[in-house]
Amino acid sequence: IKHPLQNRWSLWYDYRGGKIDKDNWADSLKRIISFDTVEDFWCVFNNLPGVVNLKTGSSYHLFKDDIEPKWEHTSNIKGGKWVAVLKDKSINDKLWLQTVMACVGETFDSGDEICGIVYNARSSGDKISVWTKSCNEKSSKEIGFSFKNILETHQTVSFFSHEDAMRSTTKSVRSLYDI
Ligand code: M7G
Repeated sequence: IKHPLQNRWSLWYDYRGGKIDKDNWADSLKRIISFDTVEDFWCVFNNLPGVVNLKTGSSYHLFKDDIEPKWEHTSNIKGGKWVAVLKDKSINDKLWLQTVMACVGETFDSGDEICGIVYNARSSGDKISVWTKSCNEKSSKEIGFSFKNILETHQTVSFFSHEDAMRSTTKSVRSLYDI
């Protein structure tokens, strides 16, 4: 018998070559695979190209199975994300795997508040984000501190609400919390 995970998870991928905006950004977003056991998790991640091999402009999204990785989804719409910009390419795969394992292994503080995690390969610097259900200060900060522990970093991580992102017409959205 296989060992069940607490939640079922889906992995999504998207690559955006050309111009993106709020209306067409989800066109290339695809759910690749779902899993809900430890064994199937390893099968997926052992066969998945590492994040260092991702093309610039592409992303992985690992979300609880019933949550689409979009601001507009009911579980995300009141929430936000913690973002860490990665500084040292040589450990990006390790940091992503640590974040993934904390997620599926449910070792994040306030893990019930987590919707999913995202890896963005970007020319401005790769990023890992943790998406939360709410912008509640207490639970959000617990997740933020956990995230910093997982990344083993002293670098600042910043929290942005999806509402601000949705409303914004520019790329620059002010963070709600920084830790
Ligand atoms: P990104 O890929 O999250 O970050 O968003 P990036 O700036 O590092 O590339 C890029 C752009 O894609 C945003 O400015 C939006 O125009 C669009 N976009 C991204 N997300 C996650 C969403 C979303 O959930 N909903 C909508 N409508 N647009 C989004």
